[in-house]
Amino acid sequence: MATAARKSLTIGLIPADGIGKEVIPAARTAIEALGSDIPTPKFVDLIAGFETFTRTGVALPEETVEVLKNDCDCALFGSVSSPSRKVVGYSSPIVALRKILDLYANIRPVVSVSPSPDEPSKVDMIVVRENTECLYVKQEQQTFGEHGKEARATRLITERASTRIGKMAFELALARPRRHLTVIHKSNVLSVTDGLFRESVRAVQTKDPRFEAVTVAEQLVDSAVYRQYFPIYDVMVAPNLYGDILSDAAAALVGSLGVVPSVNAGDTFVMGEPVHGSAPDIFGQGIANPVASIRSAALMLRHLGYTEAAHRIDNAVDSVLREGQLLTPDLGGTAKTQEYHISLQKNS
Ligand code: GGG
Repeated sequence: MATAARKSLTIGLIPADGIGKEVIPAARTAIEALGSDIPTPKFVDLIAGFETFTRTGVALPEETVEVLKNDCDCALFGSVSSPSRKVVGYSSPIVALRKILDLYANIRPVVSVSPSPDEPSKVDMIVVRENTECLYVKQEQQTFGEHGKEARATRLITERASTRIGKMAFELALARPRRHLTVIHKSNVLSVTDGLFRESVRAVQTKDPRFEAVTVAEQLVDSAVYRQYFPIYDVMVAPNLYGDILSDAAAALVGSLGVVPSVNAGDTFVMGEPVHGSAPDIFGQGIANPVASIRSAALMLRHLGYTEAAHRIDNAVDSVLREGQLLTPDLGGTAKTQEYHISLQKNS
């Protein structure tokens, strides 16, 4: 997505549930602190989530979708608290938004902060998660069989979705120094669905001569989780569920789920989103780590072509983490989310 010559940048803010409401304002402050590095940002507050559902009966109001589609250049989403039981009439708004806006790639960089800016990061990889299908098509049924209750879910893998996520992953790998891509699957068991994913991603390389420069490997998802502990991966591409699990597991390598950002990207729209959930256990205490959201804002801006602005945000966050003065409890400190606002405003 190239930088358009925009005078202003309209950003939809959907904090949704739990700590999303605490960390998205910090991302907004980080964007505001950029000054003239980006077109004047205009923020539009939008609602969605389980709390919205309990209040209004709708988890993703039509107005939120329409404003995103018609008025916004990009968006930031916080976190959602979907219940673990079936609630009649409720469906996850983030899963729906990714589909409605066709944000088919969830790009999740997992990068550690090195002790000094001259040293390379020990962990530096990107999990590219297919974002629209797999088990997240949410076609589940419960029936009664000979031995009692039976539950089934449809797992949809298509050539189209696997090809376009494959292309996105190849582009990302091509732009990195190592130019290495690992296709994650479990096609020794799921030879039809994961087999199609694997074949479709691999076929992308044969259709574009630029991608010959990328070294392609494969890894079964279970061993991939283990092997993430060794610095072998560069870009990993995975079906939806594996990508979700792999990136949460990888967060352990960089200290906390609270520092891992993502963007949900399509061909015409991008939405930043921290990888973490709504963390009801700490919601309301003001101690949520805003780093993942702040870095998600940077990723979103980078995706739109505002590379310098994205650098500025990332460098500021790197310095803060290096200094170790402003660490929230997930990173072993006592800092409050609010202290990030003050620091971002002071350093702008
Ligand atoms: N920001 C990521 C997030 O909200 N994670 C929680 C999650 O995945 N929830 C699933 C859902 O409620 O749809």
